[in-house]
Amino acid sequence: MKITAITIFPEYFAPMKLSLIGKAIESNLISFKTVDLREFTTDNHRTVDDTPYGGGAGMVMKPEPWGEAIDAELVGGGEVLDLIILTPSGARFNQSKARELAASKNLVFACGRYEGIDARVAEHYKQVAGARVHEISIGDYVLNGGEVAALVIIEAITRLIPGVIGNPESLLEESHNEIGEVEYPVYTKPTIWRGLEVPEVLTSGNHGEIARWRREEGLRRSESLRKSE
Ligand code: JCE
Repeated sequence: MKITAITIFPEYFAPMKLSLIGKAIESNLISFKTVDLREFTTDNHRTVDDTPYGGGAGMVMKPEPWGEAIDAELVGGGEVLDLIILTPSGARFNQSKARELAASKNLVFACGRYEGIDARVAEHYKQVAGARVHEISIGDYVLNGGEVAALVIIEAITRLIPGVIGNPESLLEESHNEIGEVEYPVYTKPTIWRGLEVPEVLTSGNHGEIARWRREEGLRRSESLRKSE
């Protein structure tokens, strides 16, 4: 899987060197690069924004640099390009979207800033053969730009690629649980910590009882979480 992030702040992606994703890049399971949007401007000031038509506060990202930067990723790729445009008004990201995108060979993240990217960029690439456009939000809050949202999505996607996480058994367990069902609480040694004990069933050695307890505890938690939404 090839991953590209187009941004005016490539430094936001420094954490991609770390931990499991960093190792997956080193072992060529995935590739990652940033593209500096300003390299695709043509004026001396390297302008990426302008005032919004219709008025209002803030600035909007100009379409031309985005078009040039994304086109450069379309050529030579060969594979269909999944273009992910981060926006607070996109479809909510979830585990099923992560699974869909984990099957892609070529992911490009368009990370906007200011009040977002001129809407014609999404409109244009929806009509381009060889591109699939995904307008995605990671939740109902407003960030300063798309970079942090892209990092969240990249982490959720890459851990589904075989070989990226150390223990594929935990992936299997997650897929059994899947949506809504929050996982059971976990414990390790010592058995008593600050007066708090590990639930006795977990030290019983009865694997049937343990599985039942975990199932029930997971359900109980997801129900009480849903009530607090
Ligand atoms: C972004 C901004 C719109 C005002 C590019 C925010 C995604 N789940 C999400 N929350 N926020 C975002 C996000 C993604 C990309 C951009 N902004 C800031 N957007 C209105 C401010 C700019």
